[in-house]
Amino acid sequence: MKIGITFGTFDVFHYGHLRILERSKELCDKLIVGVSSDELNFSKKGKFPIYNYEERSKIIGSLKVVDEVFKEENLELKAEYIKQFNASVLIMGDDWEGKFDWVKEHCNVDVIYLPRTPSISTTAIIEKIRN
Ligand code: C2G
Repeated sequence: MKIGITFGTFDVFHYGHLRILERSKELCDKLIVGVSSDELNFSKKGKFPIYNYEERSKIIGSLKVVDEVFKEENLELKAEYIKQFNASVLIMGDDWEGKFDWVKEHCNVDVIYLPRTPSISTTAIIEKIRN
């Protein structure tokens, strides 16, 4: 069985999030999703997410294309998570292009960057509502 792993904050869940998870599942039999902790999001983006970890991980875990969810505490732990879940492919959006190539040899996995869905983001949604 081919196990795939992907990561993200998935704050204010939207169509771009759904599409990356659907496309990731097409590349594996079992899809594991590392959802960023609130603290990790703060360290990545300088702000806490609108939906907290419990809410975000429950939404992601309820999707039929997602088989398992866990908390991503640190960006540097990719290799440990890959080994822990026995994943053979790491899938990321292309905003992370090249950033995780180092795990290819480190863990003997494929690393695939999928194009982001255009014209949608959590930040754009928040701006639209605000205006
Ligand atoms: N995404 C997408 N299309 C969009 C918006 C997001 O394909 N229009 C993808 C991103 O490329 C990412 C996933 O959805 O693969 C989750 O996006 P974010 O929540 O913004 O993830 P991020 O905070 O960048 O966390 O270890 C890596 C990080 O945890 C990724």
